[in-house]
Amino acid sequence: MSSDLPAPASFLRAAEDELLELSIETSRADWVHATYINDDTQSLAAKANARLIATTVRLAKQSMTLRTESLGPEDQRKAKLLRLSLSLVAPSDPKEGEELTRIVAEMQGAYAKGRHVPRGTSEPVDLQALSRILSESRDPVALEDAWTGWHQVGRSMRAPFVRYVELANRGARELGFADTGAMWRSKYDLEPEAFAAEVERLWQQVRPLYQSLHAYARMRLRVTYGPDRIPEKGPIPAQFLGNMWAQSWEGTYPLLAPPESDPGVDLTKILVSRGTSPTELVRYGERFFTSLGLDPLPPSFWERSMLVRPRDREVICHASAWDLDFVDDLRIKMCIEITEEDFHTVHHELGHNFYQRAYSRQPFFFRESAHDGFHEAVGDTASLSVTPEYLARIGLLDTVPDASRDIGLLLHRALEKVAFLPFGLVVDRWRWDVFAGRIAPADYNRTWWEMRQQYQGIRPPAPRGEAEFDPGAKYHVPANVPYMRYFLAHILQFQFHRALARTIGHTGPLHRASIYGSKEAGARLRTMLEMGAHQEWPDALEAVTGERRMDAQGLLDYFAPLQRWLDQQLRDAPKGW
Ligand code: X8Z
Ligand code: ZN
Repeated sequence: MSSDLPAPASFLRAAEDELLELSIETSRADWVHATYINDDTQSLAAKANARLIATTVRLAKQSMTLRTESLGPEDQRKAKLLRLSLSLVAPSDPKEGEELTRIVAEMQGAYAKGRHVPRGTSEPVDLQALSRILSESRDPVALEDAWTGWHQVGRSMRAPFVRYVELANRGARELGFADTGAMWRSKYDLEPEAFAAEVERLWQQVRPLYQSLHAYARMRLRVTYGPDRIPEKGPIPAQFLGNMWAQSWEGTYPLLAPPESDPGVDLTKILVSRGTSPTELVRYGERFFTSLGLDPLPPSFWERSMLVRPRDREVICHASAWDLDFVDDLRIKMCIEITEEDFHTVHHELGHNFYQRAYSRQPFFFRESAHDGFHEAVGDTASLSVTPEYLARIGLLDTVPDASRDIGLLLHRALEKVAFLPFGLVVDRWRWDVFAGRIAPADYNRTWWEMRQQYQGIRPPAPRGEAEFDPGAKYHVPANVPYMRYFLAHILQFQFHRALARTIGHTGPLHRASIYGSKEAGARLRTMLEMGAHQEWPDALEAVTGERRMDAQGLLDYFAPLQRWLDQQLRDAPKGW
């Protein structure tokens, strides 16, 4: 090693300073782009990202030449995280670097601008309005029209996506990864293939529950839509599942609700009837976290967040949480509608913000979650505590329904959480194969639907050709956001919930446990949040659960009464597809 290189420890300190400053600048460019899309903000964001990526790659390459044996364990971990910090690596050729970040900014812009004129109307409407049709309409023609109309948004992304795959892989290889998918799988303190095996293990744990839910949904949807539209044994047409991507099915709840059970709590109705504002919706979420002993959000959060869709400009409506200065310039960006779904999304986003602030005292390289599934799980864990008792305690419900008729409540939650699992898996199983070259561009759409059928048991409304690019109709694909994190989060949140329920001494059914107001549960959670990425994720998991392995048993325990009930309903009805 040449003697003019700085000592490893001071190299890392200088790298942290340089990257912190550049990251703040890039966040600001990204924020302005996401909340005010035009050619200028797109170009500024692309340039800032290209610069941050180029600097990170340069530093990561240098770090790979460090004599790591001279580093303490903390610095060794920093060097490791530096090489793993990017989810998009550009090739070192500056022209190609800018081309890649421009493609991603453009694909994101195309997604945000997607519109469709619903059949029988004359105005183009956005994804939110089309999603409302998917969840509320029971008219098969309207459903198919909204579904097909939105999915056209992917078409223009096909060519740029092919180029993006090529350039992103070139970049990942420069950092020593086999391809971008292998780089994404390397972020879990495991070898990439060992991580893939962990995912498979978790999927096998929950697959039987999914299959029961799928069979029950199919059986009941047949009653509403008829045997010509819903097959007895085959995959379910995607437009009937209440959501644009069939990723969560709570829109179908009114059709699937157990006839004799309590109608459940209609939170949307309650919130709307009280004239709840978007700001008040967020306040509910904030109060949940402060009840655990966490500090309230800073005043700048309320001044700088974007809570509603502006009338006069294009924005990225897909919800996200931000920490612009990596200390306490916390914000969320959402186009809030007063619905139960957004009530939960607010908790999801604030979970990110409270995590970000908790780890802000760590060195810069550790200002991250234990792994990305943890980041996605924190807010959802809070949401699992939104029980009837909790709603009564905060004055949103007058009387708490009796727990003996809770199957409806559990079914509703399963339509949200269990239905999600195979979707959470399929997005990146598909992208992993694309990045690895196992799926060629000519087969993008065919393989996408083969996998969606294989895992989710769904099919498109009508055959889709290769002129379409249906993966592009899901935000995280054009935006280059890895997706396996959500699959993991859907497992982890129940593992956290079960452990925290034990912490507060809850003995009843898990779906009736709420940690609201518990400083003891809060302290446990806080220990994990404050660790950030300082230690490997099993340490963080242990801090909350006492366990060092991800385990779907928490989810299975939570839904055990529902699993029994579903199988009673199904009797001899076919499962699988
Ligand atoms: O993208 C999100 C969050 C932002 S991190 C709103 N989620 C996934 C999705 O919408 O597809 C949360 C659940 C899954
Ligand atoms: Zn999230």
